[in-house]
Amino acid sequence: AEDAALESIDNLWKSLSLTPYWSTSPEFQKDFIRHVETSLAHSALLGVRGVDIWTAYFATSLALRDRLILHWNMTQQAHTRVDRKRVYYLSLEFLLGRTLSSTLTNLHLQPLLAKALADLGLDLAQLGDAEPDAALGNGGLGRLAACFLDSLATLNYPAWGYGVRYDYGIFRQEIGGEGEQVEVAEGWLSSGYPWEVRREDVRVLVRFGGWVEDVGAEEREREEMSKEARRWVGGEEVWAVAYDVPIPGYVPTEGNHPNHTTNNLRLWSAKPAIEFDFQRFNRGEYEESVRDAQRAGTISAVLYPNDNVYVGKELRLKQQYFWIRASLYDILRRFRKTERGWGELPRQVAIQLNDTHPTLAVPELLRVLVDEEGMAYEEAWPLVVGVFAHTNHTVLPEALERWEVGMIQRLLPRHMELIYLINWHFLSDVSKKFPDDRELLGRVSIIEEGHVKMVRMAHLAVVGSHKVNGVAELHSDLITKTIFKDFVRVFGRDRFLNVTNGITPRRWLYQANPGLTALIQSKIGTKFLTDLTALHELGQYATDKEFGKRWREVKYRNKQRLAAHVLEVSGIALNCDALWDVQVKRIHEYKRQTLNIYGVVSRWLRLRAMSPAEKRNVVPRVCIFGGKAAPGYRMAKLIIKFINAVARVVNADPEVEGLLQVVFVPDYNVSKAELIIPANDISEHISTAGTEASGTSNMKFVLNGGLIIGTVDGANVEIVREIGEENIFLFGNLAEDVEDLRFAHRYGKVRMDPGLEVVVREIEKGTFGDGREFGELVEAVRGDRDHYLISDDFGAYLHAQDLVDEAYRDQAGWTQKCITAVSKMGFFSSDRSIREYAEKIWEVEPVDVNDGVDDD
Ligand code: IMP
Ligand code: B1N
Repeated sequence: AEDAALESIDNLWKSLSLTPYWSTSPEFQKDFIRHVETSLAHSALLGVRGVDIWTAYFATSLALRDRLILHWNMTQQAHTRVDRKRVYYLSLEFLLGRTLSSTLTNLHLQPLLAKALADLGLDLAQLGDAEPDAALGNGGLGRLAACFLDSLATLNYPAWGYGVRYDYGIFRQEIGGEGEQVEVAEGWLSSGYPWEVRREDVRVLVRFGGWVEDVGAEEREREEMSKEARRWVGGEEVWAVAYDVPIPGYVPTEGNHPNHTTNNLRLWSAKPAIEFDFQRFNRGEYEESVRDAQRAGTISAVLYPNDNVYVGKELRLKQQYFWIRASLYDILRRFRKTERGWGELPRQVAIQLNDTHPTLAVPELLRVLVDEEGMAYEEAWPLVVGVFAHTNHTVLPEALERWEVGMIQRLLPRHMELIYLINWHFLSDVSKKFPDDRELLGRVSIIEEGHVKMVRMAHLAVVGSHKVNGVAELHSDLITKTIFKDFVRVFGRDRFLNVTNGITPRRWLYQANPGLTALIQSKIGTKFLTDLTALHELGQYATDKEFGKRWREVKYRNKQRLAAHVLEVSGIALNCDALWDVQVKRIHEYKRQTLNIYGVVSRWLRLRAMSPAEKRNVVPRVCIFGGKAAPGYRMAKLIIKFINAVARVVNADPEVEGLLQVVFVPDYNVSKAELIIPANDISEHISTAGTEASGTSNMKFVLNGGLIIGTVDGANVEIVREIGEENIFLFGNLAEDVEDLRFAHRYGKVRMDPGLEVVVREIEKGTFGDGREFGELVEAVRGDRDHYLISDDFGAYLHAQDLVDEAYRDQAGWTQKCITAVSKMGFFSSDRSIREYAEKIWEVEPVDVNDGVDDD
């Protein structure tokens, strides 16, 4: 009788629960109005006049979130039910951008909502623009993590992302009166974030500091602890509280469809373990009583704004451990629920370490297994290595993480002991294998000896992982020959592999470029959104005149869209009939924005020297720059100032009017990228060969119908292989020559390129403002200071730019190149990357979330 009663209550519950989708406009409108009226407390009686854009955006998002959560609940239940291996992507950065538009894209709800809102007097596009970017990352590495989440869900992998819920993501960039970067804090959470769910019930205590104690013999026996077990106590504790962001996969059909994967991104926020000290509060020491509480919160307060440089700050180490402790605790809790033995851990759990930032996970898992689960080192270590895999994203020496031993000792005393233990076992194995090579031990050691001892995190990551991958073929090859060369000898070639980066076509084509998407769809349908290789069918239209005309019309409208934005923020009216040349990415010396801007100066000087007749023959250019500089990176900030200085002079020069424009678009971020990339004719990916691990915007630019001027670096190498040499403008020295060139510089054996000489003189003359200030920039291209080989590549760069102009003159020919290139970009979908990770590294399989659900 009791069972029957329970069953009828269950049925009541079920009948009251929401249905996952709206199929008609009024269904959505009701939800929307309900949120306006209740969640946001705006009376519906006031009608649309009572609703500002932001409220409308928020209510729409909440209505969508309700539905996402239903799918998410069902997905989690399905994953628990089938109980298969899960994959966890640990990344300190997730550059999500906006979520309203991507949710509508992935659920195919755009048409329904646009209409439903229009009927209520609201413009969906306008609502979408009210959303601030979730910019919890710096650049490529963070955006890659976001594209991977999209692909993991779309391909139905049981996957989780784990990150930090920074109160402040990357700063907002403004350009000051002197053309300089001004950093402004961006409180993306300050008005509330409708896409997250705070999980009061999911919290983990995280310890810092304290000391390590021996476990007494008696207790060791009683608790069945191994001889290595020790106990970490004391110090201070903070809570990690989970905030979950649902990640829906792309659903390829419109209207009502079966349940589909909605995965979870879990972000941790730091909260005080003791709200405040009542003793002090009672004594009237109010400020002191809340100080500790506030200090806890600083751990997750702000993202470090450095891209590709390491800064050894203690707070950053605290962030890393905070996030690692909470994530591993959560992952292991989920594993424990299955009641499997620890021996099965690597068969059920795959953890990807995105760069070295999460490497503390290696000693942390070992600590849990040895100190808490009573395992012996020999038993625990193979499980650790079986669980972890590591991705390397850079070979730049200044980006490699090395923490001071003393700092780790102070903050994480037990982990430091375990790192030494890991190193001891590792080095014993190495010396057994290579007994005669004493120097090898020093080179591969996890500890770097010296007057300040350091922990080499990349070494720890490689030793603690069963697979290590680079992010493009050239880069993966390079790491086995440089930073990991000795490890290839030690562990064998099989530990190392390549997985070339990719991008999600849902955001970077469908969402960013509706015009081009519609045009492609009109010929080949929509299959390319889930199988990007289907774009090859477009190849047959490369020479189709009518198609080419429509292709150019789409490009023109995309330029107009961006021109409107530039006019608004910079007051410059761009020439939409010109060739648009774009370099947007983090400002870094190795990315060589200087090569580009010196090229612009050279072009300007040549234009000024031309006769009117010669000028009539010139292909007009618009040069677009954008990107943030790390606040502490002086050279990068100077580059921004210089680009703006050149822009001011060139744009005001009547001699080149209509022929050359230069603009720096402030505050480059993901949503700006969605606006800028579709407008490109050509984009610049011109890093010194061997320095850019992959690049991912190069893929985005080509997919959006532009060509590349680039060096033989990163994924450019694979792009040319796919799309053909005739459809790309490659130039410059090769990675294998860089070392020799630098050597030659050092011994004064190179003269500055004569073309560059002219540019340098112009800068020193003060044409663009303070010649002394910018003199520091040109110093960096002189002799052995020219570490990035600007001078060596300058001539080849200008020549390649001439070829670009030449090719653009033939509009039909240019369009043909672009269409052909797009048709061959299938390889660069992040779906392909994720499948490779799943098959070669994680050994996980997709889960059909409808499996085992009866259709009653
Ligand atoms: P790449 O370095 O040119 O390959 O660009 C990497 C990707 O990171 C871009 O395509 C954008 O999606 C994203 N991104 C967002 N903001 C920034 C930024 O400030 N600098 C660089 N990349 C950014
Ligand atoms: O990762 C991207 C690649 O496409 C880029 O070529 C690469 O430069 C980028 C420390 C980094 N490498 N290393 C970083 C970021 C933040 C930080 O604190 C290093 N970012 C990259 C995706 O593979």
